[in-house]
Amino acid sequence: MHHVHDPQTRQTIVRLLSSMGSAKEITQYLKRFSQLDAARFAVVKVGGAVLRDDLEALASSLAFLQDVGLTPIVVHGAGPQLDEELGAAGIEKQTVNGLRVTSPEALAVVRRVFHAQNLRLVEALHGSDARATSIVSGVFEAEYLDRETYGLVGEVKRVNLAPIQASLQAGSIPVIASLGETAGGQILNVNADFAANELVQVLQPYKIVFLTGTGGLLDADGRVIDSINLSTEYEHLCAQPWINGGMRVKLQQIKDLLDGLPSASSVSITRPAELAKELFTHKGSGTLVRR
Ligand code: X2W
Repeated sequence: MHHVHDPQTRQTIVRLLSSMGSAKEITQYLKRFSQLDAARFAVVKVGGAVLRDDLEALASSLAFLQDVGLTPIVVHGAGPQLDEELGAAGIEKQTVNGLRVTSPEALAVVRRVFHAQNLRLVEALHGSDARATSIVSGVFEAEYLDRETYGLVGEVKRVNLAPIQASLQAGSIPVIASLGETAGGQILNVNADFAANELVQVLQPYKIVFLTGTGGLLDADGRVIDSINLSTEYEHLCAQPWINGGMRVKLQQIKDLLDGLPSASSVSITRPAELAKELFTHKGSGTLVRR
């Protein structure tokens, strides 16, 4: 293990240990994880709302992973920031099937906001004494999803791992914005969940983590569901009257994602401050989804 000197990281460890009661457990997980291919440990998707509301906890949790030799690969969105900045620019919001219709005027704002949010996260990571590399292009090769309907929105066709591998080889956390580009060099707006899913299919990581404000999938009473075993519970869950459309879509996406991965892979949905607890304890913190 690396020597841990950053006070924020130390704080995370103290919080983690006190919440677990046993250092044995964390050691077991660390050992297991250290036997995996370090370049494919985890893909972490960070929503724009987390960047807005929980940047400090996010940076220290990701820095902690790097400190224990498990450099995560981070893909981020910027949904709420885009709503705000596009609104300020007088561009009205229009979505189709949850995707933002993106005009040329909107794309200029989208690019600026993605770059700014990417840099904000990278700087926060540096502030937590982590190494992090800003990647805002060159990863997601895309084509127009449907130009008539969505405008300058992309569908990922190929993932170029070279910039990610270069960052990992330097021991630096790749921080990737979900912007795509066509073979002809046109930048396109890509939904961050879709971008993360494409990256996951190519990298086949051991852990896939979605960091959200809610800290997991919620049951009828608004409590975080501990774990979901898709092979036995999927149909049952989808048939529940309290499951809303958004959550059904999310579950379907996770199922599709896991279907393309080795059976040991799993998806965790949690909040930044609970990330280490989710990864290094039996009990976990958010929702763990297995196949
Ligand atoms: C998204 C990209 C940002 C995103 C958008 O414009 O909002 C499309 O809809 P979150 O915060 O992860 O939702 N792109 C095409 O996905 O951000």
